[in-house]
Amino acid sequence: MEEKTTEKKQVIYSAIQPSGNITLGNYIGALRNFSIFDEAETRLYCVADLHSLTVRQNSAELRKRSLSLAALYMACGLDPENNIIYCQSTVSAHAELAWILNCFTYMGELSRMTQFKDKSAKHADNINAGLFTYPVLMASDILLYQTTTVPVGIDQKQHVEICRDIAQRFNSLYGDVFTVPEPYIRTVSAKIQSLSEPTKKMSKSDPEESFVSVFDKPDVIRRKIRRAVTDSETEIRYAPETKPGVSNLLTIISALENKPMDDVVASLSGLGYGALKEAAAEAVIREFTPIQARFDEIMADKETLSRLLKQGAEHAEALARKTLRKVYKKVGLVQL
Ligand code: AQP
Repeated sequence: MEEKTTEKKQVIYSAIQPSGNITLGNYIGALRNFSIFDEAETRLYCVADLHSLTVRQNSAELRKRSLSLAALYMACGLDPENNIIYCQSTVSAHAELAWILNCFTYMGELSRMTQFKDKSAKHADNINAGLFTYPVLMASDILLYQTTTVPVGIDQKQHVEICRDIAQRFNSLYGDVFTVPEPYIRTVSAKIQSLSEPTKKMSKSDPEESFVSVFDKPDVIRRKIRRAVTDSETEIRYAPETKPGVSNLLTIISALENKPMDDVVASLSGLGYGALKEAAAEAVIREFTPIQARFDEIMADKETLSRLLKQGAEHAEALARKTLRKVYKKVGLVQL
């Protein structure tokens, strides 16, 4: 699974919600893996703005963040001429297929989703139906394009599994309509934890000090990592259960420097937590500085960015319609 893939006819689909500033977790768990698939036949990278409505958003901010997430995809190395980069809401087939698949998904299986349980607890005053059916919209995103491979962080594995179940259920009733996708999860860096509560995952909608954003400048990165919660010992050792904070910083270094964990631990042997934090901060700064420079260039030309997103949406729409037409026909909807 860790190898660069050269297989043909692969269709890659991945998406990130513009629900906050993209974090180091989103970057390590998903974004930086996107370019591994440069040789796959079709690659779609979506800004999941419809998904982000499951939590209350400020409208102007959401629009701004959606555009900047698309620009960030490009800044991280995705060439918009060879990858389909678009916003989910600009391709109406996503919402259309979601309705159909809602009718092929059981309440029981949706209520087992851990993200639904976590987000319901976090947003107890707004447990809306969209939050509950989120995995169905995600399944629609993936299945519309006959996706073979979905690069995600481990937290999204359960959603890819329910997507596979829905596809198999539909196929068993109507024949081979959907490709059943596989998740692509890099085990080394599958989950980055919160800096302030290292037993929880880092999330972009959590308080500022709990995450490093891709857009943070070096002084902010250093400050946030310096304040990261560790433990009362002094030894640098990888032990996620007993030393979650230290292990999280080691994971960040290992992932960003592409070094085995043992080598990272050996390189810090005999040093204190101050040195560990400095090494983690420097690894993050080295990674994000060139991305930020490319991002600023892309954002400076909004007209080109809009044109590229429109082109992406048209391309995605054409592919999505093929699947949707087939689905409508299979379930018995009138085709004029
Ligand atoms: N902490 C993480 N470590 C590794 N991967 C992560 N991902 C998210 N957090 C981590 C991966 O990033 C991709 C985009 O996720 P998303 O925006 O669609 O939803 P999410 O998983 O709910 O991400 P957040 O940051 O936690 O967003 P909010 O706060 O809005 O809920 C996915 O591939 C995910 O696995």
